[in-house]
Amino acid sequence: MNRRELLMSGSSLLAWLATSGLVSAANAQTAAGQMDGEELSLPPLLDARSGPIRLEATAGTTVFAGGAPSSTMGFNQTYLGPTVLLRRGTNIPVRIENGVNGPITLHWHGLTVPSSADGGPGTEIAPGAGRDVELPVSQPAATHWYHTHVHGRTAPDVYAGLAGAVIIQDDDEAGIELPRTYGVDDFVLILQDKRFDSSGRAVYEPGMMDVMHGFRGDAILVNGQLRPIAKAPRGLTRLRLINAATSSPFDLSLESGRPFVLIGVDQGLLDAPVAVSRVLLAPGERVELLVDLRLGEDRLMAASQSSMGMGGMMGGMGGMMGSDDGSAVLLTLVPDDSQEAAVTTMPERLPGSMVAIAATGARRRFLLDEGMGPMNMVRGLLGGSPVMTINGKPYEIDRVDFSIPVGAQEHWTVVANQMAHPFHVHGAKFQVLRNGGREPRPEERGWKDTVLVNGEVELAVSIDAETSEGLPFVFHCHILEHEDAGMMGQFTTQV
Ligand SMILES: [Cu+2]
Repeated sequence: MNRRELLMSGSSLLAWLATSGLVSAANAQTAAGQMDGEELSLPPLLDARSGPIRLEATAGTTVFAGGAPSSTMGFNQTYLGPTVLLRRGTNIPVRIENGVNGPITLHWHGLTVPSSADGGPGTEIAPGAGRDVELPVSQPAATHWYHTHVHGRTAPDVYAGLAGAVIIQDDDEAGIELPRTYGVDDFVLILQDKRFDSSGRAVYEPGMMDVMHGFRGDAILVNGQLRPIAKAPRGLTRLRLINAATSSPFDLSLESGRPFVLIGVDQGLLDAPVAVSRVLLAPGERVELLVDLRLGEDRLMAASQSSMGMGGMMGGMGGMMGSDDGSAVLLTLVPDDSQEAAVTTMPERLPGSMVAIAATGARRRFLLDEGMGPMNMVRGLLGGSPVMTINGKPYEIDRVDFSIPVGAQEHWTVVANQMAHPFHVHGAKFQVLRNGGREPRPEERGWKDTVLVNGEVELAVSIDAETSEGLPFVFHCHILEHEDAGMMGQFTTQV
């Protein structure tokens, strides 16, 4: 039995605690009570709707699930960062400070802002230094996130916690009856899987195979907690899910088998709610879901990662490496009758636009290649790092691959030959036309900025933001180990 299996079930968790020497069998019950099942805690809100904000990268330690303290990083706290609340139609000054030992950037994942306001790889902030940006918020209500993006160290630094949520509000969203009281009926859920050593300390020491096929944790944490419990009024509850894992996709469902109601994807709300029994959330992607707690308690589950139909090497390797066959509980949702439900009626319409764009601009084709060939095998044997590419070229900070007019709507084909890669574009949004030879799934419809490429995906891409001199936008694989290994390119835009 591997450690992941042990961590996945409560009774075997007790067995693990007992055998790991952390606790004796006699008091295992108490310790297990501390390990999981705590009340869900949300990141603090940082209200940036009307005034400037400050985000400081900070290092410290965090106890995950009652284990030994782990070295972590966060913004304004020691793990993850506050939820930045923005309002459409504002222009918000943001001060970013680096209080950690290594360089950081702050990329606004999902915000179509000029590259001068974004935090791509060219905007490193040295330890002790700071950077001021102004954030023009012109896009619709949505759930986004921010994270560090320094080339070559994005995976370890995001794993350590340099990430946080963003909520954009606008009048269109406010005009619909939806749960929106933060921490009451509206929950930000930042998902990260972690590996633990025998003391329960989160570690990140990916081997060659982890880098090639994607790092998999022993347990999936929600806002840094193992299987927390969220109490909410007996009405509609809104879950804003963000996959902040370095490489694990999560196949989400409810334990009861009841459907979720999908209301939003990466770039905002859909045009109408859609009932879905499962949602596949790849790294970088977000969804907004409604769960009806009038139907009683339920659990948010993630299916085992080897049975997700990822295909190719990932599915194969997952099976070979003995992944679980069962599902993991992420969160228990409990109706709380001491609170009155704000929303009990499912909205019929939502304000998002899903009208297909023409994509009459340039056609481009991208081949994402993790380099399963002999060169990376030799590099691995010599103790080196693999080199990964897009169209045969690894990322270079001084190379710009192409240039696009702002406002262009282009047709992009992205190909992933050997395993599924989540493809993300800065400064742009897109509609998924086809993925893996089929129509997009419900959670792939609407405007997106990240898509899990299964074989071949066709995208209608809208280039929305401008680059400034020396600060191109990047497009890359959101398996952060792949991005760090070079699966990233750059483009500029002109007005
Ligand atoms: Cu990849």
